[in-house]
Amino acid sequence: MKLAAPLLLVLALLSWLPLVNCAPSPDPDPGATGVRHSGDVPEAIGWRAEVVVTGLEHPWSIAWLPDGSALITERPGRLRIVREGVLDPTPIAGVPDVFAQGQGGLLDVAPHPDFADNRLIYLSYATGTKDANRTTVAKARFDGTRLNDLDVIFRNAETKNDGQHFGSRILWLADGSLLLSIGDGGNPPIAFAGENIRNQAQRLGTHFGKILRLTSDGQPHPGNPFLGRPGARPEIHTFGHRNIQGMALDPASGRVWANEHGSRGGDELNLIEPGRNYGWPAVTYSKEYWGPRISNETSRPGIPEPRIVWTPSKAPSGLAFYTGDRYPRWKGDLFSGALKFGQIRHIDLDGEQVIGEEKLTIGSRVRDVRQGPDGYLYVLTDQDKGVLLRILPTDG
Ligand SMILES: [Ca+2]
Repeated sequence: MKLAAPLLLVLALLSWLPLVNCAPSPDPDPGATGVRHSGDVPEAIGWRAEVVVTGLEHPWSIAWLPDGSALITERPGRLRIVREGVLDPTPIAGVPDVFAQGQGGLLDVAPHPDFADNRLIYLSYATGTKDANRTTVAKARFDGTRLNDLDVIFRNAETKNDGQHFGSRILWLADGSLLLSIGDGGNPPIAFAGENIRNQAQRLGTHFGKILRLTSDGQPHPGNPFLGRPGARPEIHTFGHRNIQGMALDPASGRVWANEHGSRGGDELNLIEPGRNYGWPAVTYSKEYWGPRISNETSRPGIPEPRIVWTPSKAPSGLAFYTGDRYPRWKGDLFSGALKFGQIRHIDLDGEQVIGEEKLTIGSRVRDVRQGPDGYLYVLTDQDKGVLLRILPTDG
């Protein structure tokens, strides 16, 4: 055939197009130096996933109690418990009512660090209505069957409409205080105070688009950076965030890591330092869902550079800092869930430097990834019939 050679050439060129489209950082970025842009990455080897529990409805978070049992939130508003690998068919009683629409519902669960003594469980969740809802945190005593003495310790001072961007990750720090992520309130045209609500991430007068640092009673931590500043919310730890869905502590160094969603591209991994502005939406690599850049600025002096920028967005969810011995090569590294591409990203760290990244393909939306008390990584998938997986090392 005369046309065979040109046709093959065209096919060969076409076969390169997906690779070109997947190339990281499609736009020139004169402002940033040394920012790690991540597209697709190689597959990790030496692991397999094992199903532990099935039949969870949109599970959002998992946390273990000192006796080895695991609490799992389901976004529609149920708290479940897994004992010795078996899911109790009866949900835990006494869970507060939640606003379960869109991204809202029952979200994080975080036992108090002294749970063995005080039996306190902390929950984050969305409350309110479609027209007026907010991120809320409550603590309650868990007697093994139900929650008692439920006490709301924090609610976003402002309400927003629609079901987007609640943030809601809780992270306990070594001093017994906790960090809480709050989303920016949502995408345009969702508005607040006469402008896009997402601009609130740059406004210290609201909780939107922040990490807060609270005492175990929900009060501003006495060391907070904006305490006493007129017009600033005293709970603020950092600002300029879009929607942080994962936070993790490196217990040896005290470093706090967070991953947050961009809009279209520009998802970020950040090293969190108190008082800092992380830029959103004034400084970002992200684009509007319909195409144009959100800001012309991708970096600015004084704004920490993301440690990773994920374009295309992987929609980062739960985040774990691995301290166990089950997979020696992964010790001291981060694991970031992804709602897109059905993956977990293994982020190879050397101290605070990201030195590599690979993927663990799970095949379903990953909502949370955590280290269990047995040193294995556990994974929740975000589905109608979600599952709890355990990651096992394999030979070779
Ligand atoms: Ca940023």
